[in-house]
Amino acid sequence: MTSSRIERVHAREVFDSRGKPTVEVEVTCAGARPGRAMVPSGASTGRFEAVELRDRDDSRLDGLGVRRAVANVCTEIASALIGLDADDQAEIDRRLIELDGTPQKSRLGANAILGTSLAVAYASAEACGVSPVVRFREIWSSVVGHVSNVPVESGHVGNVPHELGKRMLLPLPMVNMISGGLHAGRQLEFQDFLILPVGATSYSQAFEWIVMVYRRLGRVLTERGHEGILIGDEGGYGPKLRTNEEAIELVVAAIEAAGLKPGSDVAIGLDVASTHFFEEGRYRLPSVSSSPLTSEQMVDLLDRWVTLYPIISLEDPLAEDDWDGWRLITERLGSRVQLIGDDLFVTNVARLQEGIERGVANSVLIKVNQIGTLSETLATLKLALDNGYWPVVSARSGETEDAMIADLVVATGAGQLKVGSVARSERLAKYNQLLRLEESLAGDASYLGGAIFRRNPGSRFSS
Ligand code: 2PG
Ligand code: MG
Repeated sequence: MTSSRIERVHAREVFDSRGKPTVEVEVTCAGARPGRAMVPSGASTGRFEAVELRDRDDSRLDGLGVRRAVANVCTEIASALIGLDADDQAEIDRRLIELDGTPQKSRLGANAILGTSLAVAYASAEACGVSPVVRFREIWSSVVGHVSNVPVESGHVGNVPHELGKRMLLPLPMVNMISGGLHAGRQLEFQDFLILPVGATSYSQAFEWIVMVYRRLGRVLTERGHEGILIGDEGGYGPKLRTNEEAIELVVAAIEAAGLKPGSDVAIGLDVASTHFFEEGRYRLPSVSSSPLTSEQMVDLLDRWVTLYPIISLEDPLAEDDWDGWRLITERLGSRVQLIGDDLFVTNVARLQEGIERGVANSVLIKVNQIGTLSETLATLKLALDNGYWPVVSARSGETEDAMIADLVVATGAGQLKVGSVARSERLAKYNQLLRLEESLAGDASYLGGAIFRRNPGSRFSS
């Protein structure tokens, strides 16, 4: 007979999309098949993220092994969890946090803790005989109280941001076309040049548009003598370009070459990832200016580009410590574009709360391994929605074939997903899972797409 009582907790070292070791955890409930989760890993990490435990044993895999984290799962964590109820995600996560006992999960390792937390959710799904998306839906309902099962029609929504989190939604994908920064050998200063197919009316149409823009971009790059085939960590092209603006112009050209309208069909997003070129209070952008920029000059620059190009979303435009710069950009651009805090908020309730109080940003990136448990991730997501911030569920640059975030973003109705590009199967694992969910959930999940940005009349968001 199956029950949700945890009988076995096991882990092993496996490898991620950059060939770096990572943790895989299996949790098994009585009489059921194991639930399994793999842990992703960032390259452009924020200083306030939960801590990945690595072996630091230089004699093996450059010290990157995760055998200590694996051992922590198989010993301490297993002893603490065996016998508990896998259906009680909040209690499991509370125990994990308590067992670790450090603010950034550095003792047992956020990788050990997150792998376990997610594997418990999968184990509970197995024990209950439901799919992961249904199980995530139940967990999300217990976090936010009652959630509706009635899908919405995108033509009949009032204040769209208020619809987020209430129903299952296929997400608007935000997809990397060109990579720079730490994901592509610093060929460009900015990290991601992304597209958002805001005019598409279904997830599958959105995805087809993205694929066509990606294919056309490869062609445009090659025609102009750039590397139209070499790709970065997330599958975006990694050409050597002179400036960030050139990358934006190439993406606009590719949107047009795909027969789509820049702005109304497909808008542009940038992950500036500015923390990684912020030094001594200034932004080092040699392709823009020989002397490093002040926060105000950085905001001026981005303001100009938002005016010149069909940009609808800016992630980490200012650094993780530059609260004053963030405040300024929010005042200047907060009603015109989505301003996402990634390194700034690190999926952490306390940091997001501080941002809300200081009136900075209007959106938060949601990455499970920045915080380390499913329950804490959902708490940050809820705080964002309660305060009118757009959540964007995101993968990491180091990923695996684990497609968990596809189920998570649909179940929570968060509205947007950022996974990287449409090449490399660790990315496609998520996009393809969304195609399956679109089909299997048919009448139960809606697609709002770009309509989620309709908030401020008269602004770019109202179009
Ligand atoms: C980011 C992510 C994903 P990383 O900065 O948003 O693109 O990168 O996982 O390296 O932090
Ligand atoms: Mg980022």
